[in-house]
Amino acid sequence: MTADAAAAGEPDTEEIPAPDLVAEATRVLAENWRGLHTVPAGGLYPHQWSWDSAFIAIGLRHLSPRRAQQELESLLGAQWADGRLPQIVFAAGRDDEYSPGASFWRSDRIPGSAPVPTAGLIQPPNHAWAALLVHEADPLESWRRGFLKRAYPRLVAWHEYLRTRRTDEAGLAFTVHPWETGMDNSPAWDEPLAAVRGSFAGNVPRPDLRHADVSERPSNAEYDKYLFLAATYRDANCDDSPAATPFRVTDPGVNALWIRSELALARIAAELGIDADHAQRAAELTDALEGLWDDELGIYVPFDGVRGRPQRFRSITGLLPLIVPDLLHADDLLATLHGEHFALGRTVLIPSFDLTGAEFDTSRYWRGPSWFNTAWIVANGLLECGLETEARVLADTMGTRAVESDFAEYLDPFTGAAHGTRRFSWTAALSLDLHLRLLRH
Ligand code: 2M8
Repeated sequence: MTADAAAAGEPDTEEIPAPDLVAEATRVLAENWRGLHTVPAGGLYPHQWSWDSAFIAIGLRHLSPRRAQQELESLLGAQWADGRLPQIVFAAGRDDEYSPGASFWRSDRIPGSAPVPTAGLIQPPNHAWAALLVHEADPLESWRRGFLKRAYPRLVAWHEYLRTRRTDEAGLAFTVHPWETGMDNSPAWDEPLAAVRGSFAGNVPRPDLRHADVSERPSNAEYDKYLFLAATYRDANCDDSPAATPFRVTDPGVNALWIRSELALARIAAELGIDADHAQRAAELTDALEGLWDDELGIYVPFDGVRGRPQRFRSITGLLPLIVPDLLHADDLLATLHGEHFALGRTVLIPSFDLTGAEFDTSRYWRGPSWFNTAWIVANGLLECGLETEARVLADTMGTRAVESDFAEYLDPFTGAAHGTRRFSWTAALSLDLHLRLLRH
C-alpha cells in the first residue's frame, strides 16, 4: 500500500498500468530510424549493422511492412560483388563516434566492394529468415513492391558466398573475427584469440566507452586483437584464405541461422515459382551441424579451425540450433537449457554463458548477460519443439523486461539490472514481435 493510500485510509487496489510495450517499442524504433535503415542505438552504434537490421525488420513488419522491406533492402544494396553482406554499412561523417569506421576500412580501395562505405567482415546470416517473415506480414504490399523478386537473388548470392568462400571441411560456415559471430567477447573465443600472434600497429580508440561503462564492454587487450585481425583481413583485400585469417572459428549459432535462412529461401523460391535446392542444402548443413555436438556438455560447441580443436564451453551460441527443424539432439539441448547452466525460468531471459562457468560475468557484454536477440531465437526454438507455453512465458518476460529497462542492450541474468546502451533497437523490435505473435489475444 502506498503512503498516501494508507494515510487516506483507502485500500490500495488500483493497479498502475505498465507503460505499453507496443507504444514504447514503436517510439524506440521511430527514434532510431534514419530514413532507409535503423541504427542499433543512437550514440554507441551510429551506423547500420547487418544482423541487427534483419532483427529490426522482424519487429518493424508489424508497424510498417514497407519500412521493414526498406530496412532489408538498404542492407542488400550494400552487398559486395562476391555476395557478402557487410557487418556494417557506414553513415557518412561519423568516424569519430564509432571505431573502426569507414576510414579504417577504406572499402572503396578493395576490389569488388559495395558502392557505399562498409566494413569487410560479415555477421550471422539471419536475413533470408527475416525477409520471409517480412513478406508474410503483408504479402500484398510485398508483391506490389516486388520485394521478394528483388531480394531473392541477393539473398541467394549471400548464401553462395558462405558456401563457396566460407565453409570448412565439414561444410559449415566459419567466421574470421569474433565480431562476425555477433557475440564479440564470448569466452568461447578466448583461446582462438589468444593464439593469434600480433598486435595492432596504431592506437586503439574507444569511443564506445563514452556510451557504456568500461566494465560492460570488451577490454582494451581484446580490442587490440580485434583491430589487428580486422587490419590483417582488410590489407589482404578481405580475402578468405588461411593466410589472411589467423582466427577461423565454426560457430553453431551462425550455422543454425544459416540453416533456418536456407529453409526460408526454399519457401521464398516456392512463392516465386523457382525450382531450387535450398531444402537439400539445409538438410546437408543440418547433418554437418551434428559434428559440433558435445555429448558430455550436452550442447553444440564452436570449433577452432586454425588449431583443429573444439571450444568446449556452454555458451548461448550452442543453444541456438534449437531453431533447426528435426534436430537430432533437441531433447538433450532442452535439458541443458532448463538445467543449472542456463536455468530457463529461474534467470532473467537466458544468460549468454554458462552460469557455473569460471568465466561467467553478470555484466560484461557477451560473457554472461542476457540478450533479447538470443532470447528471441530460443523462443522460436521452443516453438519449433512444440513448447508454445514456454515460448509465451519467455515472450512475456521479454516484454516486461524491455519496458522496465528502457529497452536495454543486455541484462544481468540474476537481477535484471540494465547494462550497455538503452533504447536499443533489436530489444524493441524482437520483444514487440513476440508480444504481437504470441500474447495479443
Ligand atoms: C556488438 O558488436 C559491435 C561490433 O560489431 C561492437 O561491439 O561494437 C555486438 O553485440 C553485435 O552482435 C551487434 O550486432 C553490434 C551492434 O548492435 O554490437
